[in-house]
Amino acid sequence: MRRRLQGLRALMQREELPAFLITHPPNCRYLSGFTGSSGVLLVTEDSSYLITDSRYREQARREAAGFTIILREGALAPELQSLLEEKGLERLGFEGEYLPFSSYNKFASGCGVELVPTGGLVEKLRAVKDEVEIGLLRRGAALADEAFNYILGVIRPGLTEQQVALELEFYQRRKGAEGIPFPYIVASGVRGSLPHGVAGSKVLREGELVTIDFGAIWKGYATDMTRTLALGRPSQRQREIYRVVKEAQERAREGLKAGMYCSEADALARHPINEAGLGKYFGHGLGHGVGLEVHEKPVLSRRSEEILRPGMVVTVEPGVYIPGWGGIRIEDMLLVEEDGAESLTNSGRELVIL
Ligand SMILES: [Mn+2]
Repeated sequence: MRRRLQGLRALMQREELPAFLITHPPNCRYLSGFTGSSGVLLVTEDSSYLITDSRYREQARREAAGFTIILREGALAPELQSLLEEKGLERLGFEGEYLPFSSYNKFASGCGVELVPTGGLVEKLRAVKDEVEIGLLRRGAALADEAFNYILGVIRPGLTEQQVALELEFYQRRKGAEGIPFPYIVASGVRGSLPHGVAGSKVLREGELVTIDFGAIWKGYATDMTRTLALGRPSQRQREIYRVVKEAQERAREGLKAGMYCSEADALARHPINEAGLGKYFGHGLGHGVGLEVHEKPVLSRRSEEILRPGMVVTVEPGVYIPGWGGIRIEDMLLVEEDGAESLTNSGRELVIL
């Protein structure tokens, strides 16, 4: 935690911010350890405060060691004002993406300091995981593999997509996961063309492909993986398109490494899909960072200007979605290393036929 605060202070210095207000809960958790749903952090060059209320008295002291805990009784703005005045600070950075306009107005009139919007400061730190975080993500990814192996023995024609989703969730929660990071996608048959086709009441049928995109939250950290499988003997076209997606995913997994632009990583998978004439059916980016949130920095897309760094954990998830036909996606979580990347999820990638 101390190293994380040091990182933030270096960024604050660069932005000429003597004080910074953190309001986005995952960012508060990342910097302080505090997991409560109501609380903000105020960080200055030499102090760090967690401002919350009496409901979190015990929890704040236990979780946010090293932070000065302030249990406020009234509004936040006057509390901030007195802290900033005490230190003679006149500029306060805030998270432009996460401070509601109504709160901004209250601070602007109640704090008596210059408010400076910022974007992505803590997110930039969070993109590169430390050893503790990598350990948690690794454990979560292993549980996702285990759950997928379990579900292979459960899935059969006649079940609804929702039943499959529930079984996957229940398996992981029984093993200690805290929850799910997003509503699971179980998209069967023609619904497979919906990249975000959340599990519905549709019944699985023989001859369909089923795309399953799921994960869990393990000690605060999200996991995210996808496999597409076949119910019964797949058609020639199903096999052919699966082969293209698998090849694209493999190229990205094998080619990804630190120092590469995220747009280059995207191109690794996009190229073989374009070559097969299926480019127009791969509408989204290659992947995204995963951590305290399931979608975080960096973004792996054609337009991304970010660079991959050792310690980033990102998904690699090319897909092909053909309206009226269905879809195929294969997704793994990768740990970016100096000269390659290690897949944290390792379920088989051959087309499973049930
Ligand atoms: Mn994903």
